[in-house]
Amino acid sequence: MTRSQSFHNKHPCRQQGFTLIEIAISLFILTLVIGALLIPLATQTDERQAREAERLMNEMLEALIGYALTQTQPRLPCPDRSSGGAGGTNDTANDGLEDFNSTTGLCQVTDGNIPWATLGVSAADPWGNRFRYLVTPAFSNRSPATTMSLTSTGTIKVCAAAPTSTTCGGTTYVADNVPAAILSHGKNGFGAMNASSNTQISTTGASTHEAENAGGTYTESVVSRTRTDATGAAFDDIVVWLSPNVLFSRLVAANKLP
Ligand SMILES: [Ca+2]
Ligand SMILES: [Ca+2]
Repeated sequence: MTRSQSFHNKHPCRQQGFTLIEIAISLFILTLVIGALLIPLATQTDERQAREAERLMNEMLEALIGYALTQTQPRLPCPDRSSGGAGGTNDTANDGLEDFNSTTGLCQVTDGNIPWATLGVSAADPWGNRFRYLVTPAFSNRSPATTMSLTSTGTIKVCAAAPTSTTCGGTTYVADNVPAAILSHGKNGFGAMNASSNTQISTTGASTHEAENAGGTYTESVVSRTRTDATGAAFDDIVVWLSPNVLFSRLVAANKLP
């Protein structure tokens, strides 16, 4: 008898492969390993997309300043309206171009899409939705309306919690007198304009804070706070805003103001 024959005789089942029990145990272990890998990967993707959104939004703040610097009478661009409008030049929804009334010099809306085509910035956030843009008329008016000066005051408030009146109230101010704010409705997208369908995503199920950012009760207030997955209070919006002092500083340095 050869050594090999001896081996096979002692272990007659070895050549027939794995038993069902062995396969079941292997699959169970594999499931645990893949599960452990996938959860952090999903979290990593969320983090990466949020950071990318922040990067794009900070670029937009810079583009807003650049836009103001290039105007004869410095001003911020108007939002691109996300609904309604007469159509045609300066009044077409969701075309990325700012919408204004050339007779009055006023913006058609003060809360709409970032005018991505006017500014040459990103048209959509990493989740395929439009960036929202709020602007104070005193900063976006063009002639013959009164244009921006060093005494212009922003009317947008950034609050750490939902405002209960037209002010943030208490100790919840993050920033006051803000000329312009940009926000992404985040991964859950509650209240966002979808960039491919140009329809607004429902706010059903949005937390109080997210609902405020999706139009809400106080149209000139936005909520900026830490992200949370808390049931009923989930918040994944990303908010940036233009400091009036940074804007004024840059315009004065370039001799555009006073
Ligand atoms: Ca437009
Ligand atoms: Ca959100």
